[in-house]
Order: sequence, then structure tokens, then C-alpha cells
Amino acid sequence: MTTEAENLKCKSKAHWTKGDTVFIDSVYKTANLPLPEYPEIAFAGRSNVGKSSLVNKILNRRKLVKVSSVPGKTQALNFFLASNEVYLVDLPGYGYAKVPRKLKNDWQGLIASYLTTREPLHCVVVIIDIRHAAKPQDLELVLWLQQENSPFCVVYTKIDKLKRGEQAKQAVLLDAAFGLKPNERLLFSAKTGEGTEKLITMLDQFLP
Ligand SMILES: Nc1nc2c(ncn2[C@@H]2O[C@H](COP(=O)(O)OP(=O)(O)OP(=O)(O)O)[C@@H](O)[C@H]2O)c(=O)[nH]1
Ligand SMILES: [Mg+2]
Repeated sequence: MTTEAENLKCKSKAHWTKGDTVFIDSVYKTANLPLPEYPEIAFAGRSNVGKSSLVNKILNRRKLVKVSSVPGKTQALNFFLASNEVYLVDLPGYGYAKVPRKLKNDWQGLIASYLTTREPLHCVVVIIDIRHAAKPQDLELVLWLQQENSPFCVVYTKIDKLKRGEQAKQAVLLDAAFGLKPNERLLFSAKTGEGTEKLITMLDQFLP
């Protein structure tokens, strides 16, 4: 039995990032999705943008999620259960040109079906490389999430690769391209950890 004090402690900010994280499954087919027992946060973005690195960072785990030297590493929906509370879902990256067409269509079908029909999905985190102009597939995803009224937020990542002034300039350009308000996105680096606390606070707001 938990006491009231323990309960309060457990409900403190970002408690789900503090406990053990367990890898649950790599899902290649919608039919194999785990039972919808926990709220889910999904991480989407172009191939090699840093999705897996970001998930590792917020869980404070360097090697839990495989980080790639070659783009297209994450080919399945990878489910991680954080602190027995939240599923973090690392999605396969889109936009990797060298993936065979058949496989590409399968990936896109799997991601689209997950994003449109998954009942416990509480937030889609769209991860964008701050160095580049908005790409059509990123725009398509954000526009679609806006139209569907699906809860989402955007992370401009790899900020360590730009000087402060350039970061701010790029953020303004990307905000305009995606039609985002500053409270809908944040700047992040998996390398330096900058933005990690803000990101966790933001994600907390989406959770029940
Ligand atoms: N400098 C810098 N490098 C990063 C950052 N985030 C990720 N990387 C690097 O970018 C590469 C890709 O990172 P991943 O986390 O595997 O990217 P991903 O989006 O999961 O890639 P796929 O699973 O292939 O779609 C790796 O070499 C990372 O070390 C960051 O914030 N800063
Ligand atoms: Mg990955």
C-alpha cells in the first residue's frame, strides 16, 4: 500500500524519467502493437535527425536506444516503458532516399496507421534539425497534426552545431515555415543536453 506522501512523490514532475526503463518490443506490423495500457509519447522525424539520441537523453540513458552511424537504423516502432508509467515510442525515420521503395511504403503505412488510430497516443514529438530549411515531409507531418488537432510539439535539435545567433535566426525561420508559436517548440541538443529539462516539462503537460 502506498502512503499519501509516497503518492505525491511519485506524481512529482517528470517522475516517469527517473525510474527504470524497459525495452518492450520492436513492432513491424500494426497488428503487433502492445496492448494500450499506458499513455504514449511518440518521437517522429527524418532519418538521422536524432530521435533515438533524444529519447536516450530524456531518460538519461546513453545506450538504451540504438543510435545510428548510418541513417535508417530504426526500422520498427520501438516501444520503451518508462518507470512503469509511459510508453516512449521511437518511430522509424522518414525521408531516407536509399531505402527500397517497398520497404519505404511499409514504413510509411505503419507510421501513418499508428499516428491516426492509436488511442493512447498523447503527444507526437516532431524532431527537426535546426540547421536545415523545412523539408516537405516535415511540413506535411506538422500540417497534418495541426489539421487533425492531434497533440504534438516540435523540437529543433542539434543546436550545438550552430552559434547562438544562428540558432535564434533559424528558429524564427522554421517557426514561420511550420506556423508554430514559440510555446509549441523548443531548442535541444542531445550532445550537450541543453533543453532536456524544458522538454521533459513540456512532455509532462501532455500526460494525464
Ligand atoms: N551534434 C549532435 N549530434 C547529434 C545530436 N542528436 C543526434 N546526433 C547524432 O546524429 C546521428 C543520428 O542520431 P540518431 O539518434 O540515431 O538519429 P535517428 O533519428 O534515431 O536516426 P534513424 O533511427 O536512422 O532514423 C548520430 O550520429 C548521433 O550521434 C545532437 O543533438 N547533436
Ligand atoms: Mg533511430
